[in-house]
Amino acid sequence: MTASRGYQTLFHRHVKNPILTAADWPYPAHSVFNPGATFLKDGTTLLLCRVEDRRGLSHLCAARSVNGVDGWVIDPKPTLCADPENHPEELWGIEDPRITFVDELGKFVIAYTAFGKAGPGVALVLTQDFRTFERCGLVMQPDDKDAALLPRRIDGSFALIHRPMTDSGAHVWMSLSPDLRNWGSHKLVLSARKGGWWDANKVGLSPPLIETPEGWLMLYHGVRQNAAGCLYRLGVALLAIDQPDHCLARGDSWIFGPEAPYEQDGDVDNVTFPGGYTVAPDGDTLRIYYGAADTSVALATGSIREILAWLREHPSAAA
Ligand code: BMA
Repeated sequence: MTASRGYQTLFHRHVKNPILTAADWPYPAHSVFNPGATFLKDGTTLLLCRVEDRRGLSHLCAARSVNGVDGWVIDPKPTLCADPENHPEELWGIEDPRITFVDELGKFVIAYTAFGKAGPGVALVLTQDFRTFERCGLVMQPDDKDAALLPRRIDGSFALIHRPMTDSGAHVWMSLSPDLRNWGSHKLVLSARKGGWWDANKVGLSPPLIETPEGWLMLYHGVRQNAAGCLYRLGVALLAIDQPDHCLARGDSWIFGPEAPYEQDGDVDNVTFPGGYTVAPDGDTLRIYYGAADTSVALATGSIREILAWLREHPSAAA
């Protein structure tokens, strides 16, 4: 166990952070952040990055690396662009992809934020190779974001974790679908806490759920507003394997937050926003890829076993 300021450190920043910035891009880009991540069949790490241009609008671009740290080969052109003619809900761009490989389909399903006149909503797109794409269109109307599909059906249905904004706040929900297009059976999974809590103002799924022997590990971002703005930090909860809307445990404090200069200072200061992870062949070593200050892409490494152990030792007090 390593400690920082007396707290257990569950995620260790890579010394090469930030691992990708706009300066690495083969075409003009303002900022590169909030990537989805996955291993490809040959073990290559693929990051699908959100790239913001100098109009302020975002598209997605793939970067591939053999070791998941450096030597990134970045697509020479945007990989997936907004298609406002056919999808007006994407008028102002597409953002924050989360990637799930679904065995049943033999395809990756990418959940992303479609940003249009009505606000941000959740859209899905399918791909086998990150070169050609099959859009499902908008599946959750605005205002909704921070979505990822589960890798397999739950009780016969596809399951999507997402974060609608309602009058009662910004909480994490799960919805079910027989076909990825029609969604229902909406259930509340995890609420934003109130008052002084680090996750008092908003919560949202960060990377897709991580399957473990104890349940689905959910890394979620919690937002705390203060006089200076918002702080985006990462917390952890455990959801029941057969009933993921049932939260078995929730950590009390955040486990990762903006501390490095590239996380504290950027377009939006004080943001750590993971959208993707990979798990090493040992089944334990977890790499999270995250947006730092809405400006660059960074990497931190943790251990699933250690996170689960920490969760057992730090159950949440009353919210
Ligand atoms: C959230 C998301 C992210 C962004 C974060 C901080 O609402 O939309 O895209 O990184 O705000 O600005």
